[in-house]
Amino acid sequence: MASPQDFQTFVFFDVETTGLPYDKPCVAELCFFAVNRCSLQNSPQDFLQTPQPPRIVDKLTFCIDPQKPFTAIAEEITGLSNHDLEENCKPKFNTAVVEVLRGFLDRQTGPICLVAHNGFPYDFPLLRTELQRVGADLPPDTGCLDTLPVFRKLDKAADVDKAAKVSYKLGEIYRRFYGQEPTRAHSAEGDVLTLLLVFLAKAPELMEQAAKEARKWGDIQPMYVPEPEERKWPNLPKDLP
Ligand code: DCM
Ligand code: MG
Repeated sequence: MASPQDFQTFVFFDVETTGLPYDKPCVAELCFFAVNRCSLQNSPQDFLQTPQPPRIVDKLTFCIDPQKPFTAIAEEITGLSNHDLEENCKPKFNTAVVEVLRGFLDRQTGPICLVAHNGFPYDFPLLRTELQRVGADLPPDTGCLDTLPVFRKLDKAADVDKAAKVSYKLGEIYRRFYGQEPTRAHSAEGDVLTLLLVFLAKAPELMEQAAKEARKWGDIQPMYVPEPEERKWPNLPKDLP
């Protein structure tokens, strides 16, 4: 898609939601950590110590009223609930989220590559659905990298047998690299930190793979098209919440 030097900022991203794709989930938490490529190239990890993220990171986290019931498992693993989000007066996914997200991305040096683990089947399509629901979108040439198949590909290149048996869940990759438990799994911010730290463990290879494997945002298909009756804000003018 681009040459390895092209992506200047990598925006690590995770969503927590009400369920799995067949539940037609809605987003309940979003987190983005934006890191310039120079900090990814210059943050060597000591694998005997607790891994450290780069010092210079822009961060954005939202809690969102999904306006859809959590499945029991989603509620259990995320620690989020409809009751708690309502009690904390968190608004729905609205144009305010879009404006802040656009501002956050606009201030990063481009080209930008969004990075999510299992992002191609889950995080990217679902974010596109939520944006579509409010009549919004991201720039179509924004890069999107799914680290799950890239980690598998890197292992296959090194050792085919091993790659067939190994789990590529984010937490398992973290445990393999660092010999520790990741912190705050299934919170959007915890998962983004874990993703950034596993990326750092293989940053040169992953940045090279980003140039080959990243897709364009405009080619990501929404997870589902909101049904007309599910549209929460039909034909909403852009300047209303
Ligand atoms: N999820 C789910 N059931 C699972 C795993 C995940 O419903 N067994 C949903 C809820 C999570 C979302 O996927 O908020 C994102 O998963 P993760 O926390 O791994 O990023
Ligand atoms: Mg998560």
